[in-house]
This record gives sequence, structure tokens and C-alpha cells, in this order.
Amino acid sequence: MFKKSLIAVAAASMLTLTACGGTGSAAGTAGTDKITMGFAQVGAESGWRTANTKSVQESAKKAGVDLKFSDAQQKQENQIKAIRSYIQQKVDVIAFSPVVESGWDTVLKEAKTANIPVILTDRAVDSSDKTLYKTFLGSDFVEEGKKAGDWVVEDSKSASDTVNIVEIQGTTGSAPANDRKEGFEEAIKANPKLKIIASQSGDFTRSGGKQVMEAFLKNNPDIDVVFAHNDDEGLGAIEAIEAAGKVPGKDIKIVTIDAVKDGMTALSNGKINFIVECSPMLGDQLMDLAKKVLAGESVPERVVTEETTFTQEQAKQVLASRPY
Ligand code: GZL
Repeated sequence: MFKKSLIAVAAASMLTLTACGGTGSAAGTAGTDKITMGFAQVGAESGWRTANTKSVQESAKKAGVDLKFSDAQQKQENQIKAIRSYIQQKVDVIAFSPVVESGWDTVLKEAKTANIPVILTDRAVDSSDKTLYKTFLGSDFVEEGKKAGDWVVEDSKSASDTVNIVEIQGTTGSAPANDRKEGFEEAIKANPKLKIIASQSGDFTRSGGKQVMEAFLKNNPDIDVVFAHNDDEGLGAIEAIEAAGKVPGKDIKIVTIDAVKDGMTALSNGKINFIVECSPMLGDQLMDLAKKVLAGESVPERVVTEETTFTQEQAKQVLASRPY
């Protein structure tokens, strides 16, 4: 109905009708000019994802956007199914966080043919056709990996011999996993003492991080640092390190990315040594971008979220006030 109300306004005030994206008569909002958004979420794999879902749902409510929400349980085929369902329902706009970077062109072309704009949030796609989505709102994952690597370089300055690093990667094929690895390797490459002796995906989950760390500990007697692509994997690694009779944060240092409550608690307790923030609070910006796109306003191709880093001391100071 969003489009019909816009036509009424245009007819009344002889305005030039601006593109409004969807075919308009969004099911579920008949008779209203509410925007209907179809959101295809990755899953519920981590504390970050839970906070991101909460942010999107609360922001939609605040913005008066009718949100249709799906959880793909980290399966690309489920996200594609959800996007197709939103196209069938003729929503006004589609937003999603692509679980992996590749394999989206076909379904995004279907959305474009249906004249439904798509907004990427959180993760990117590797499509060369930039007309398949209006904008990409999310973190700079290469920068996040670099910040983690810079900390290891600084912390290892006084090391006399090789520093053995193990890497627990995020979901295979996902933009954060690919880019965080790239940034971390870029940061440490100039220092020959720093060696990544093992690298494996923990799929951004706590259980995945624990299983991978157990294997690393079994096969590598002398691990100095863990670089985990998110807090949940780092928390799983802590369980494995303690079960092996070692002290996390001291015998084996841990650097992670996200800064969710459980990660920041471990950081303030000294079990994690450094955390790079990756903000899940994308909801307000997403709703604002959707409204601009549907009003035919131009939006930047890329919107990078602001984020910082935390030491153990800083975590102690801010823990009580962290929003997620
Ligand atoms: C990053 C996001 C990642 C988080 C993980 O923006 O896609 O996915 O770092 C989450 O915690 O599972």
C-alpha cells in the first residue's frame, strides 16, 4: 500500500513520482502506508547475532516499519528461500546479512526484476553487479583483523623467539572470516617472529571454538596466542584451554572480535587479552536507509559502522554500561 499512498500524494500535489522500490501493495499492510521490510537473518549462532536481531526488531518497531523476519540457521539455501518468499509477498524492501559472500546474483536479480530494493546489512556479497543492492551497511572487517594483528605485534615486541599463533576462523566463505584473516595477516606479515601455525573454522560458535581449540592443543604443544574471529569462539577456546590445565590470558593469550557482554566479561576477568569491537547495533541505520531508498533519495553505496577496541582495563571500566 506504500506505493498507492505515494501515488495519491503525487496526484494531489502534482509531485513527480519518485521511485519507491517495491511494487507497493505489500501484503500485511493493506490500507496503510507503512513500509514492509523482509529481513533474512543469518541465524542465532552467536551473542553478536542475537544482539543484531534485537536491534533490527526494536528499530523496526520504533520506525513504524512492518518487519517480516526469518532465521536461516546459517544456511544459504534458507536465506534464498526467505528472499524469494519476500518477493512473492511483494514487500517494499528486502534486507539481509549474507551468510557467505558468493551465490547471490540469481535471487538478487529476481528481486531487481520485481522492483524490490535490497539493502545488505552486516556482511557483504562478492557480486560484481553493484545494481543488485542499494547499499551495504556494516563493519570494515579487514580493519578489524588488522587491529587484532596490530595488538599481537605490539604485545610480542619483547618476545625473544617465535610466537606461535593459532587462528579460529569464522564461518567458511563469509565476508567477516575472509576479511578478518586478510587484515590480521597483513598486520603481522612484517614480523618474522609471528607465525600462524594452525587455522581452522569454528563457524562463529562457542562449541566450534572449543572443538577447534581442543584439536589445536592436541597437535601443537607450544601455543602462545589464539586469534579467534569472534568472542564466542574465544569463549569456547577458554573452556578447552582450562580443560587442558592451562591458564587462558596468561599461558595462552587470546584476542577476539565483537565485544559482546560475555566476551567483555572474560576480558575484564583476564581470560581474554584484547577485543576489537564489531557493533551489532545496525537497526536504526538500516531503517533510516530503507526509508531513504523508498523515498527515492540517494544513499551511499557503503555505510561503515563506527567501532573501537578494548583492553582488560577498559573492559573493567565499561562492562556495566555495555548495551549488549
Ligand atoms: C560480523 C558478524 C559476525 C560476528 C559473529 O559483522 O557477521 O557474525 O563477528 C557473528 O559473532 O556470528
